[in-house]
Amino acid sequence: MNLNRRSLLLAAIAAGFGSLPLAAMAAPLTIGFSQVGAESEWRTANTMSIKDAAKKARVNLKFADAQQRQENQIKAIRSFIAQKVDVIAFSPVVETGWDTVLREAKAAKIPVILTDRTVNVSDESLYVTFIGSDFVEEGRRAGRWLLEHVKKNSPDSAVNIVELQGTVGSGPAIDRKKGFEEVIAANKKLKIIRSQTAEFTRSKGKEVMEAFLKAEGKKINVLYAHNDDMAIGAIQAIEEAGLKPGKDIVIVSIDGVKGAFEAMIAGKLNVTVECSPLLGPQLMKVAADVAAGRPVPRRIVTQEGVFPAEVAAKELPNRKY
Ligand code: GZL
Repeated sequence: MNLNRRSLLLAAIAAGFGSLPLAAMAAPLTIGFSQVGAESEWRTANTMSIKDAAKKARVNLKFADAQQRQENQIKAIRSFIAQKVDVIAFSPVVETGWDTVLREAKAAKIPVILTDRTVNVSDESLYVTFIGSDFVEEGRRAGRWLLEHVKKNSPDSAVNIVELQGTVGSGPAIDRKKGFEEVIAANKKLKIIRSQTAEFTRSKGKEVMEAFLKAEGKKINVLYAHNDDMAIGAIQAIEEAGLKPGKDIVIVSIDGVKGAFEAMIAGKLNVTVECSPLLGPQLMKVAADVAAGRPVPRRIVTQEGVFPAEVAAKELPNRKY
């Protein structure tokens, strides 16, 4: 039910149907959520967090999986508008190409909340708030860990880095690259010799790492992966090439999923920078505030840490995703 019908309902109650208990009249909040896809362990945990939180909050959740395709997200948002949901929320697969459909949501007076990733739009009023990580800072944290590691272990050698990028045009891929490059520029011996997208998936991570190994072989000292799933796929390629992941090739990754902790305990991954997918509870609270017309912050940043291999065994039992 969208805000117009809800305000009419409340007006009807005020005008004469006040005898019915308000609670019985107030329909549950309906949220239309368009999810990127199911490409990684992180995404699976994010979807679970949103569905569980909706159930706990008694929200009527209309959930659409876009299989990582923007046109499917646009279709889903149009369908939510047609269904007159109270709030639209989504994790935009890429940053651009949203102005038209978000203008349609604005014309229908349906507020839009961004979770996980953000958009580049000409009119900032096209969404109410963005709940998600600071991806530039995640890239910086990965870079800082590597600077420290190199200072301790190979202060005077050249360091050749290969980079597995996330989805082309997505906020995390653009910003994790930016933050990492900004920090490693402090040491001129660190050089990114190959960089290519592996779309945040394990299978593509393995495939692209195979190509890197074929082209550069033992010249590769470090792999920087924009997410753990690509790093885990690359670990398989490194082992099949007869090299030791985590030793012959140092691996720096982002997300902090359980698979990364297991790889660190096995000595195959050196560090993962946390990126929390557990955005469900925050989304439900903010959506209720927005639907009730209460003010919400323009930007809600999730708090996260960095987990090197040394702490993996102790930390694994605490991991929630
Ligand atoms: C980050 C999220 C990214 C994860 C990947 O918030 O958008 O998408 O890092 C996921 O694992 O596929």
